[in-house]
Amino acid sequence: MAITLYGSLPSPYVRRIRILLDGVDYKFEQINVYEDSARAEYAKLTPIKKLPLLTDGEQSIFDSHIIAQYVFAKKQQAQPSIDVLNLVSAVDAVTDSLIILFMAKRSEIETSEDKLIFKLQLTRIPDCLTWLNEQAKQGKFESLNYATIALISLIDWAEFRQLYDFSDYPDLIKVRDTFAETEIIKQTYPQ
Ligand SMILES: N[C@@H](CCC(=O)N[C@@H](CS)C(=O)NCC(=O)O)C(=O)O
Repeated sequence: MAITLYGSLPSPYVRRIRILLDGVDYKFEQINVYEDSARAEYAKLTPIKKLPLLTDGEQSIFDSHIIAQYVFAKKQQAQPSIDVLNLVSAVDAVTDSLIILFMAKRSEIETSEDKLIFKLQLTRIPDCLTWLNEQAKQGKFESLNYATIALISLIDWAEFRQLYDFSDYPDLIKVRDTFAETEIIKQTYPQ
């Protein structure tokens, strides 16, 4: 087995790749990227030190989007359209903003709106979710494509970590619920 995916079980970016790798033979290597000694080891594999990382033989691939591109090519599937990638970018924006707020909380920093860095995240999240909810209403998440996988990974992770209540975005919840019983979605649920 030449392919190894480095990641963690809760990570929303790693989960996207685990779902895309469904049907591919690969080894999953768990990394605690926030633990000093594991991080030092991991630094030997990637200067970015973020999850996921995928290696295929001698080839290392650092970022989930480049990994996704690699997996689509490997499975001889079409690359996502620009419209799908725009949806993924909006999901990323929410995911990254929630990660910043989560890291601030873990660092015991108060995340109030009067600090510019937090104001930006706290406004970006509802703005993107409102737009994504509108896209869901228009049927943009009807198939389990890359954007739908990213959206499901975001919602399940944010709920698992108790970071966000999505009840103001019922069409997004509906997308997540539609695929909740799909085998690979169940198998990769955050833990
Ligand atoms: N743009 C990156 C984001 C990945 C990311 O933020 N991963 C988080 C875990 S969900 C991480 O590794 N954080 C560790 C760190 O920031 O050092 C991707 O798409 O792969």
